Amino acid sequence: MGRLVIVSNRVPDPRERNKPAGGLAVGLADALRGDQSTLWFGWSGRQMEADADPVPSLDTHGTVTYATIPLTPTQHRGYYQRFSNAILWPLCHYRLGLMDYARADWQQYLEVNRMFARVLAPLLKPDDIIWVHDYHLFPLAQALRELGVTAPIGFFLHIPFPPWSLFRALPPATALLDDMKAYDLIGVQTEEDAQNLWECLRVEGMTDPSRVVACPIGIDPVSFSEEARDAFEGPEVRRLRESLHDEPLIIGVDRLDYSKGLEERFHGYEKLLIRYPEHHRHVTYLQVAPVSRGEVEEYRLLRRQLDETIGRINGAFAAYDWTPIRYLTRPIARQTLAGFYRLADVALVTPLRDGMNLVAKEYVAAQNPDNPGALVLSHLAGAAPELDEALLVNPHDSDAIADALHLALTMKKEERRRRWNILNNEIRNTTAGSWARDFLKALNRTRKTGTG
Ligand code: ADQ
Repeated sequence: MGRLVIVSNRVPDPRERNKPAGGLAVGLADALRGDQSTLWFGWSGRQMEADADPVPSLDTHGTVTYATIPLTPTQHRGYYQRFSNAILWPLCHYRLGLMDYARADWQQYLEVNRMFARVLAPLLKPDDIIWVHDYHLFPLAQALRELGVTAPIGFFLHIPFPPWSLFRALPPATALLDDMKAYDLIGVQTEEDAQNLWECLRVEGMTDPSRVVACPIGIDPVSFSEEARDAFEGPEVRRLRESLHDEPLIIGVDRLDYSKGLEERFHGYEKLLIRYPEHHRHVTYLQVAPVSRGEVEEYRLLRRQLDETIGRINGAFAAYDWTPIRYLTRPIARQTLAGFYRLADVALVTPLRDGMNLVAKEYVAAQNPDNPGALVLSHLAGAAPELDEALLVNPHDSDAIADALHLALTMKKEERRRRWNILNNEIRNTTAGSWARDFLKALNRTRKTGTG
């Protein structure tokens, strides 16, 4: 078996590897628990001025060697903050109005991808299989091919991919798609994303539709469920439970990102309090939303807006012995989070768009089979086609969120169990491990023929 080379924008720090707050790191960490020798290459998270290509730092833990490089402040801004997170991210989440394009950022993005290729190429060995992750690195395969790399190269996109009618609004859309043809296989989360991407690549002349596959990412449900059981007995869950006085808990867990629909979700909860006053002084909604991409203007604005909305709702509805919304903006240890999921009667997961959404799957895995909670899920999350026994809602419809919350809070145990059993089977069918195995098997089969 040859070596697996993973490339992602960010490689998590060794000391933080057991608690990453981001879907890609969580999915890959779960998928990498096998015995295959692996090189994981990417940005260290550090910035450093330099006038030549960086030398990678190598750090081996078990079967995985982490090779990381710093970025210069100029690269970090143009490639990461601007082109990846202020242009591609909104576009791929169908938020054209938030896309803030400048040609200089595109050039910096291409240049960093070429630099990644130049630094990675000498680390490669003849039998390697290369698996590149996410929108930061769309052009990487083409850059590697230009340096003579002939290894199989696969790509997985963790976020949604919009239809051609939207994607073509990106000024370098065709150049980007043209570069993507250098991948042997491209995986996306859902059938809808696969159709959208295939439509775009076909416009660019790709002829073989089997090179784009829907391959939904999962979690490690067995270990997550064990973590939840253990954490349930721990001091953090006990303190949270005691603070609730046997009253119901709704939980939301998201990176603080406009794609997660937090503002709309708070409006839905507010509607619950307006239209179903029987929940006053009983229900508590705990929203955990660690700050993410705080350097990007749109994220700073969002944070201010949410502070205001939560302050307003709490001000309007709180009683001297009851706070309707508890709001945390720092990450929580994964194990504690698992215990909180198990304690919560309802999970509220309502992104406006999401590649998959692992929180929904984690919530299902964490439940007590005898008395599981209910999942309220956006039908626009990539997880919705698999998790269609959740209470599916349109995240833009605050009344629909309120109705679903009321239904979830009043649902009989038998019905919760029926739905949970189906959801639990789903998340046990497609796991992080099976996702990685299935993708890599397909990549091994699909060597680029040079025709399609
Ligand atoms: P994300 O947008 O980061 O991922 P998600 O899939 O929900 O979204 O994953 C978040 C992960 O971070 C979860 O494992 C969650 O437990 C963890 N996390 C979130 N908040 C946390 C907190 N406060 N403390 C600790 N951990 C926290 C991207 C795409 C998704 C896609 C994933 C994986 O945007 O659509 O599902 O990649 O492909």
